[in-house]
Amino acid sequence: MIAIPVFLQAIKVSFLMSNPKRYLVTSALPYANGLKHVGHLAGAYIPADIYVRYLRAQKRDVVFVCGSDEHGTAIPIQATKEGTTPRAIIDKYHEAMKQDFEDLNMSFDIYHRTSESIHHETAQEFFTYLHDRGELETKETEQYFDEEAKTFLADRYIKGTCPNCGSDRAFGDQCETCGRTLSPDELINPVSTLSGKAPIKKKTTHWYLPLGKHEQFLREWILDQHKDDWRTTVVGQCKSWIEGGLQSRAVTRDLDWGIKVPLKEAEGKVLYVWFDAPIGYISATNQWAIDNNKNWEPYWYDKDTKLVHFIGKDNIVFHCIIFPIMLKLHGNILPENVPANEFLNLEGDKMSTSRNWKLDMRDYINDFIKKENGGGQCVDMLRYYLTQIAPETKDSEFTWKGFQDAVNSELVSIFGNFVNRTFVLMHKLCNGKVPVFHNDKIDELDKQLISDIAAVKEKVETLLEQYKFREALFEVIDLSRKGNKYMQEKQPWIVAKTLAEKPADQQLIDNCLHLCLQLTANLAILVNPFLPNTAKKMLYLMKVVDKMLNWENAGKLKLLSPGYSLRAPELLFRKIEDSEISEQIEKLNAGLIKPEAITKMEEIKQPAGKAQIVYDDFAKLELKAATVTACEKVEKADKLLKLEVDLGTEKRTIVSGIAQHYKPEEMVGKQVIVVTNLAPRKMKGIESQGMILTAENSDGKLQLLKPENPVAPGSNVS
Ligand code: B3M
Ligand code: ZN
Repeated sequence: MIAIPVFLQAIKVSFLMSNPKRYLVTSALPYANGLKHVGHLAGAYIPADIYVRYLRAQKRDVVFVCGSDEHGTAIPIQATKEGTTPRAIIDKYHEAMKQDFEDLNMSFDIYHRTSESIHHETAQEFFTYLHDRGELETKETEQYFDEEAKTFLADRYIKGTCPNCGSDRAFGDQCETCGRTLSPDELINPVSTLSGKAPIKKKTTHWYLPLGKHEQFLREWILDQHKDDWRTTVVGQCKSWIEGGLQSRAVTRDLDWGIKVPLKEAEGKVLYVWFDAPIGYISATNQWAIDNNKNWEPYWYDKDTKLVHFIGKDNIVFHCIIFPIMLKLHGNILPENVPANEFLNLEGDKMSTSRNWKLDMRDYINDFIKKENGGGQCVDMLRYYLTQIAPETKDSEFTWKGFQDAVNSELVSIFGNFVNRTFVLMHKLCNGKVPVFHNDKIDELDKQLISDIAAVKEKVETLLEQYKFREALFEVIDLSRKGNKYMQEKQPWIVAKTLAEKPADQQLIDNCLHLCLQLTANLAILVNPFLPNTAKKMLYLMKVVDKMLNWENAGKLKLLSPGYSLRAPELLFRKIEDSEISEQIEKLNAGLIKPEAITKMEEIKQPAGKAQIVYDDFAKLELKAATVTACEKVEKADKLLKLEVDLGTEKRTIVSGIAQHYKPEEMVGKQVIVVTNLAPRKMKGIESQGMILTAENSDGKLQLLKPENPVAPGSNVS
């Protein structure tokens, strides 16, 4: 791929929506049915918070809304699990999540809840508006009904046998064993989870939003207008929804928990949770305006508002297809971007609430933040790592070792170290005051650092405007790396040793520390959106006020005045000890619930990657090490190589799609890993008697998997 020069990227961004009058930024409303984990935090909350802090530092008009999603079947299901009422569940988890977000310094302007009456009214008004204009269809269908509980059954309330894998623990919406999405009608021998009895079919009427009617609009708006500025993963998902044929979606449900459908003929029905939840962004804005004596309407009606939704990838269809159709019909503005993140895995496996393979925000808060005075350092350490591994373009992985490395070898050793050295040396060599810069003594290294400082502001801006948070953060850390290098080359402590003979050299020391201090001030401004507590601590050390963090100050070199005395050095970050890491890993493993032990009522989750398998599935594979004895290209197939491999007791022919990555002559003598019990398959007329394992780089390059040191051909791989 050819890199677009940064200045051209800037032109592209400014062309899209350069200077909106105001911003409305939203983070997905988490279900109030349980604590949320760091995967959620990395997906929909930290990036939004960074973006908002950046906009605020630019003095933009921005409102950042979030709140608890308190409807849908997830709530009564959790209530049944905990033996309490839905109301008690939402109260409990709303408070808990709100507290977690506060402890993690999320800077929402409002953290609202969808159980508030202002939200019920807003959602009902929305429904009525669409209904009265004939934008909804009604349809009568037959749905499962529990005669004993006298209620229609939501998909999750029906269990049965999976038509795909035969598991008898499948739900009406999904089989957790094989991962297949299901509809209740596909289940074999369905039973109600409420009564344990077989449900009957009963007629019911619902209101539908006909998505198909809006296909042209979606094509133009997403596939033409936003194909370049939205993430490819987001456009890709939208495209497959649009091309897969847009079905009408029911926006009402037979359920007794939720917002009543505001129609006489809809007795006992509520709005579908995914109809009301996104409207929660609007009612939250409204409540914020009431609380702050502001007008909410421009934020949802004025075209000069830039609306940005931060979400995880499982929410894309709702935020890019369904809600925008609703907004368009209702006369509101549309989102300018929906920077959805992929998933964050944990220590080699997908995060899962049902298997308890997760790191809850609350656990990190208790184990790190609460144990530290003030807690700000540990908040920033997590924000740093989660931004550094943010799953912006593909799934990524949280590992405790990775966390430790990020903190110890980047935050502590690069950023923290630079600031600390600057303060230590300034006290030692410049009397604890900002030294003067002697222009006549400027040298090439100074000039280079000055231009590096000036360049970073624009780089970070461009990246943030494109929602590339990990790269933006990298630029900030990289600037501190340059500061370390500069100091290492200047070595003011060496210069200081010969001051007695060459007193004029004090000017060289002054220049070095003057620039390092101005760089420190710049780093505070640049790091502030990402690590707000660190920025605050730096302000404290420099004895300057918050105003210095105004984004327009970035790139400037006169942020600290000569002669001004600064505080004694204090470390910005502490190291993470090995023992802390091993404790966390032990805790994680000890808490893991084996899939066999999971019985009922699991959470609704789209699996990340392929469906989970049990060990027995894996054990069906026979894997062996082999040595390649001969290799040639397959005629008329530019991707295929034909290999002869030695498996110790036998030789086999294998056809492999690696011709664009390895030359035939390179292959001879190499060890490879072969799947030996795969059914033989003919390719270009040659029977392939196995498969060779490779790993794919991010750029699509394949590499052979092989033992670290050669082993005897035929050795088992497990
Ligand atoms: N509560 C789903 C989720 O937490 C849903 C998001 C609503 S955003 C309007 O993944
Ligand atoms: Zn299944």
